[in-house]
Amino acid sequence: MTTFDSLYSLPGLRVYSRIMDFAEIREAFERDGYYLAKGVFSSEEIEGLDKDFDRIVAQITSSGEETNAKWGGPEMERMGVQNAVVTHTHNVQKYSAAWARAMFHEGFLDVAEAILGPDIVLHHSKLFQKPAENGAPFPMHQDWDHFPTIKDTMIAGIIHVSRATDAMGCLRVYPGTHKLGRLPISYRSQDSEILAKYPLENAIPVEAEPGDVLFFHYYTIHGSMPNRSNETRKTVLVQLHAGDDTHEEGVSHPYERWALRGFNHQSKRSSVND
Ligand SMILES: O=C(O)CCC(=O)C(=O)O
Repeated sequence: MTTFDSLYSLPGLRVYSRIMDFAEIREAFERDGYYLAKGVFSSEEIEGLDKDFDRIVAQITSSGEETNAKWGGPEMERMGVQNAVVTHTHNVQKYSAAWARAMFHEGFLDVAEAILGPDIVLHHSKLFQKPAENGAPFPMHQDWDHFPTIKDTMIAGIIHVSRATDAMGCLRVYPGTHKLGRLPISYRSQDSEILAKYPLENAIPVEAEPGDVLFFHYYTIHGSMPNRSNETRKTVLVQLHAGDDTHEEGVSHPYERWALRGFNHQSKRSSVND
């Protein structure tokens, strides 16, 4: 695990002691398919991001649009959580300048660079608020089929705004399952081989504190339990890929293509107009 000691910070500038060992992070990620980076965002940074997180939630819930992104299907029925809630929007950087800056956070990108190399592209971000007592779970799944890329470099980094304990429905993973590659997408019916072989109950809970970032590959089998605690779980998941990768033809998922570090080698005059 990496820790970041903030040596000093000036407005707009934070200098980290580089306790971080790129090789150690890459090795752990390649072995396990996930990596929990501790204390990437400072408590002052999280305080500001938390305020804007709440503003985003207030704005989307008062818009009259559907904001509950809970899944349906037999697995949700089995857990008895058909009426659970997870508030969601894509692309927090389009609401808040503080969140837009968070995408370029040095410590965050340092860990991403250890995994992806020097060129890092933002695919999209997504906010999840799992309310206390009735927060929706996510059945076990891989992410690749939502936005398959040519080189399969896609990873997620979950920025923890609140803490996330297992009782609050933190992420659960099966370490090493990124090595399985692309499994059939039958999990969408939620009655699949993945669910039978990799039950949510037996997955490893990855508990985290505010400011921690949990990185995982889009092949890593993951999910999360309901939030039955009395605390709200708040996260922003940032989907990133390497600068020489791009998603496959015909994928319709929101795609920001922002060059967060280095260069986007795949951008074209036409594609940046998406
Ligand atoms: O945040 C969570 O609990 C799970 C999210 C997830 O599985 C996903 O977005 O693919």
